[in-house]
Amino acid sequence: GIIRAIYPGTFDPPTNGHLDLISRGAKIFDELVVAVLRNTSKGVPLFTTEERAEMLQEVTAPLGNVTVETFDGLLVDFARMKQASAVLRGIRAISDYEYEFQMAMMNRKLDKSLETVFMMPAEKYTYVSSRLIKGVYQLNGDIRELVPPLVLQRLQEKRSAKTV
Ligand code: COD
Repeated sequence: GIIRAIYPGTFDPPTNGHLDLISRGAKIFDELVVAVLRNTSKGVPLFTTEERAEMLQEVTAPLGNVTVETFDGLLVDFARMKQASAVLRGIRAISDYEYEFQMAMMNRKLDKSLETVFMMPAEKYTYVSSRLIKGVYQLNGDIRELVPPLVLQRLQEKRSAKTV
């Protein structure tokens, strides 16, 4: 049958690391649903859920088997609703492992039929995170090679909206 996977995250904002993982996932799964979390526990996001989903939609448009949705509540419930059999997550470094392991095990506890699949990004993106991108950008650092051009543009718009 068809294997549909969910790639869940906060994506505040989407980075080239996320995109790298999405392209890899799109190659091994029949369908990949990028799922943007609505109510994040990570504090107030820079971009609204709709802004994050719209950016992801635009940058994944060339990939025919990738769709973008938003979700609330438990990931396992969303995955069941989508009839997905796998969750895709990225591992950048050993430091990601502990948190990812706990989440994968908790999700398995909640739904034993859902498998978590880990993939590693290209080496050049292993240090890229949304949090660092926001920090470096706020201090006028050059992040052109680390985010898609559209995300750079949206970051610029946020900054000029703030200073007006
Ligand atoms: N290279 C490769 N992968 C990367 C990179 C990079 N440079 N940067 C990030 N990633 C990966 C991350 O490891 C992650 O797998 C994914 O991309 C998304 O990253 P983030 O940071 O946007 O997403 P998170 O970690 O904030 O997502 C957390 C969830 C939304 C998945 C989680 O909070 C959740 O499932 N919430 C719903 C409620 C729930 O079910 N809770 C119980 C979970 S046990």
